[in-house]
Amino acid sequence: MRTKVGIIGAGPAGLMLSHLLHLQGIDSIILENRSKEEIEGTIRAGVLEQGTVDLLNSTGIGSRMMREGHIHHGIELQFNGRRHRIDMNELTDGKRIMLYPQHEVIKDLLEARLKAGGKIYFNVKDVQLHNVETNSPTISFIQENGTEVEQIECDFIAGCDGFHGPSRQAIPKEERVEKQKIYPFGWLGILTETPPVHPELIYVHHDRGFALLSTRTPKIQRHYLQVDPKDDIANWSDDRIWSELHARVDTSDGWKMIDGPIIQKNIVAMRSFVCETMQYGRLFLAGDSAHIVPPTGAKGLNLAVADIQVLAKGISEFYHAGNEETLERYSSICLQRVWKAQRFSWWMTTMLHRNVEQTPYEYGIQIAELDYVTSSKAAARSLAENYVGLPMEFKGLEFNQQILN
Ligand code: FAS
Ligand code: PHB
Repeated sequence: MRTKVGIIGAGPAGLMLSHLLHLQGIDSIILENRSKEEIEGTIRAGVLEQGTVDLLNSTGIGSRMMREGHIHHGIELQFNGRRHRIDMNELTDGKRIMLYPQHEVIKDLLEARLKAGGKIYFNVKDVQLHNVETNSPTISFIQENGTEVEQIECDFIAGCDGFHGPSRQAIPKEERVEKQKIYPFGWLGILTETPPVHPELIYVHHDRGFALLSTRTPKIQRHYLQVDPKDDIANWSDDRIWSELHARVDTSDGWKMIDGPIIQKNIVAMRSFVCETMQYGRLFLAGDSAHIVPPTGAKGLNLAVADIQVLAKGISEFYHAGNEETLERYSSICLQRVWKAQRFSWWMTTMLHRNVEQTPYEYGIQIAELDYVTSSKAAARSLAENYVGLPMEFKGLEFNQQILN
């Protein structure tokens, strides 16, 4: 098989890349080792930056998001049992965030790709990358229910296969520097059939550990508890989860959160990770295959989309103008934004989580940090501009597509 861009992974990065390339008339093939149903059912991100919302709308796949998503103008920071609102809309001259689940973005992207005749192979096995240092790299794989190894010849390979995928491993060890921080805590995430607890997200600092009250729909809420990442979810009965949430989030003025049926629960570990470099020959990494942020800053999905805007423009300039300048600078352009998002995500995580190794002095600093960011306009503006998404320093491709969905 032959294509221009071979894409490994049908997550937000891979699907968005295939969509933007399609709008530029550039052919691609996506290889995904899970089923369509599985990737459409993966509960992950919930917060979209203004820039991600604008890209979904300008490329014609944003109308369901605009119909079913929820625009939030601020967030709440809670500590010492009291809440403090950060008015992001006011502090960033009108920028907001959109609460729209990642798996719904995936559904919208998949629908657009398949409607446009996009080539996506689901449930493939044994994906391997070859000759990435040459101008004609290939990807080998075995089709669903197949036994025969098939080859895709392409000009570029986009490694959009997440942290555990094969793409990053295809960059020789001596050519990449991996920098990471593993946190001594994780998140227990739940989906509940309950009404919204508050019109905006509530980030809670508490002696017993962090908590986050988020939302999905008027009937389904998403909440998180800081837990030991090595703990087994079987140790967390629904009653224990609710009593721990009440202990951490109920406020001193008598506000109590609404509890009810829990329909999904899991524990995820937390790390910060950056791979320097994000390109090697004709292989380009994007999203979680190159960098991971703890979800406290709600940056993961949005960073993947930012990478893709740079890669799509670079590939478009290669085919339409024979200009390789953006592709040559791909890694340095992306890493500039990646490190700023790393800093913000690490800062939010460190400010809001209880760390067992923390000294009483460090705990004092944490409270002072929370007190400062909720009482200084300058500090609140810094949080707000990072949360809604820093301006893209890189000018991506222009789109003004008609509504597709
Ligand atoms: P993904 O991991 O999403 O996609 C990679 C794809 O590659 C997958 O479909 C996988 O099946 C496929 N793949 C893997 N190996 C393969 C192989 N060998 N062959 C073929 N295919 C292969 N981010 C936010 O911005 N906001 C949030 O609120 C937020 N909350 C989060 C909450 C949780 C609990 C978690 C875990 C993450 C959260 N994130 C959040 C981060 C998350 O959204 C990721 O950053 C995002 O999924 C990254 O997208 P991709 O890079 O496309 O990787
Ligand atoms: C979510 O809604 O899943 C969510 C929101 C904000 C975060 C992380 C996750 O920081």
